[in-house]
Amino acid sequence: MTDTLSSQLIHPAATEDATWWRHAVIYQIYPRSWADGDGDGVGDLPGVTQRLPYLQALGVDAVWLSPFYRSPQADAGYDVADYRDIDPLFGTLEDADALVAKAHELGLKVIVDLVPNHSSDEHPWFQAALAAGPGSRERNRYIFRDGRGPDGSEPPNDWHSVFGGQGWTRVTEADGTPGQWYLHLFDVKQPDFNWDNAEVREEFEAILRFWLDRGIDGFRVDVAHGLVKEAGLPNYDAELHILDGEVRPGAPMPPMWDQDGVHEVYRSWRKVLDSYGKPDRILCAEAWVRPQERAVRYVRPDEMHQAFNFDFLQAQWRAEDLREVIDSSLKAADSVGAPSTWVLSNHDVVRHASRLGLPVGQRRPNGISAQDPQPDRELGLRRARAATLLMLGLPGSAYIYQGEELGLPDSTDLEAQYRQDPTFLRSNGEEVGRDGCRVPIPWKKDAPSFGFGPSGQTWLPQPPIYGEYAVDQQDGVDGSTLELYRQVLRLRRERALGSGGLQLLEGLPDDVVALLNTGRGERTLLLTNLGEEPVRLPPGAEVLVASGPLTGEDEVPTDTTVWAAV
Ligand code: TEU
Repeated sequence: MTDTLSSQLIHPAATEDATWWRHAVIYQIYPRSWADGDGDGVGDLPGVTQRLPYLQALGVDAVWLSPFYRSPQADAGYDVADYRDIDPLFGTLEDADALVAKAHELGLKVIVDLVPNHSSDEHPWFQAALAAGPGSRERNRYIFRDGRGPDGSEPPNDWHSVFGGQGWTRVTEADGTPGQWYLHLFDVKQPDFNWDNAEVREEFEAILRFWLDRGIDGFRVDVAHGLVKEAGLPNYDAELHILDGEVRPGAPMPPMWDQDGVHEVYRSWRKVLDSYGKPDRILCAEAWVRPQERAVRYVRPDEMHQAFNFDFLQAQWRAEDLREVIDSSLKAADSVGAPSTWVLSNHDVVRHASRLGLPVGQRRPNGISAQDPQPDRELGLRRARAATLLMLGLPGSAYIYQGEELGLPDSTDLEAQYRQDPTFLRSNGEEVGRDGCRVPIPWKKDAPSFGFGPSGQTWLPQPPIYGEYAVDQQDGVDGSTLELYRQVLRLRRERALGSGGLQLLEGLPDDVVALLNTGRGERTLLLTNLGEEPVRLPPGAEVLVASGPLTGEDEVPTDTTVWAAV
């Protein structure tokens, strides 16, 4: 038995009746790429509603929808022109209501994306700001400044856009003269709001209420670490990585990220959500913040409920790294009484089935093109399945990105002409960008657009290999990735792994991650072998599920995870 191994408690069990968001599995739908109801090549809300039963059968607790608001789509909807309406590309408010009603009928919660750091430049407030001129109340809702230099032709400071290039753009004033500059930490079409302005704060509380009143269960908060900027907007000389805003060790804190003042905003939002009573409505922070001690400040008891754990997503495929990140994530979250979250893929990163097929130790790429070294598809899938099985055995809340349940790789040969991610253009192609993980999902191998919609159209071309991964190729097929996800999600629920305590088992080879989850008082061994040699399971261990075939009865081969009752 595992009793012969020494163990270290890294996380105490939660109470069994712990509220839903402490252990929920949340499925991310990227609306433009999940299901196209009307055949225009772009996914939409009626398409989502139709296929919700697929998610109920998959066994998830909630869906999170990336933005569906009225938007010129300069950053795939993360540039919002009207926070209270649906873009015609995706449908209508009635379609959104129908989606929420259907999801609730099926027992699924619905989380929507909120984009408070910036709006679209086509938002009426920004248009009014341009028209009203310097010093006006309208301009004060955004971050306008005079330029530097005798004629104001230099940007107000040295900040860059996360997508590449300058973080400031100069406007032409109403009288035709070159005028002030506005800050955009992202695309030129995404001006940053001024969160020092009470009007902005009031507006967003009203937007929260608008969606809560329509019955939604929570918000994923975009760029949650960016709203408040350091007073005076000081220069920041230290180099920031374009991809994740990562700070070099020893460099000062960037003045545009993770400012203390941002927490006051979330405290007031929490009060709004709490006023809606039970069941809890939640806030989840998208905050690329390090170290974890600072990241968990977003989930203190009176702030948000969850924050994405990007350290787990970014961990290298090494046993030591995985042990370390699991241990430190749980401890950091426990220190503030929040659940940890776990995530391996989303619409901003190379899918984990591709990422894990790249050499270990290299920096995570921002997209892969045909000119880049290609991921090993077989190895990537094998590791992706092992990584997922490890992730879904951990206590806390887990996020699944659409298509990962199919083992879907990125599209790695998109031609430049199709690329739409502003990162690609703004970095002059230096950063390939995120289109490769956003390609429409294959549902049926032998149908136009692989069953994505009723026409053959797709807003990004699907690679021919996507047919092999289609839902209908995996449905009911023993050993398929889809069936693996279904089985694992069922077991996770049955054994209450999301609320279990967790122990780290010691005494196995170094390249093995061995954990004991004690959900519902049962003991579930989670064992991932990252070494080359097979590892024998402890005597008496009863295999519940494995990410790939075992050698013999009880030997776990390389890049494989097993759950076993012990
Ligand atoms: O992403 C925030 C963000 O900082 C990203 O640029 C992230 O660092 C990068 O994509 C990681 O590879 C959010 C949204 O998730 C993203 O889709 C939007 O483009 C961005 O905000 C702007 O709204």
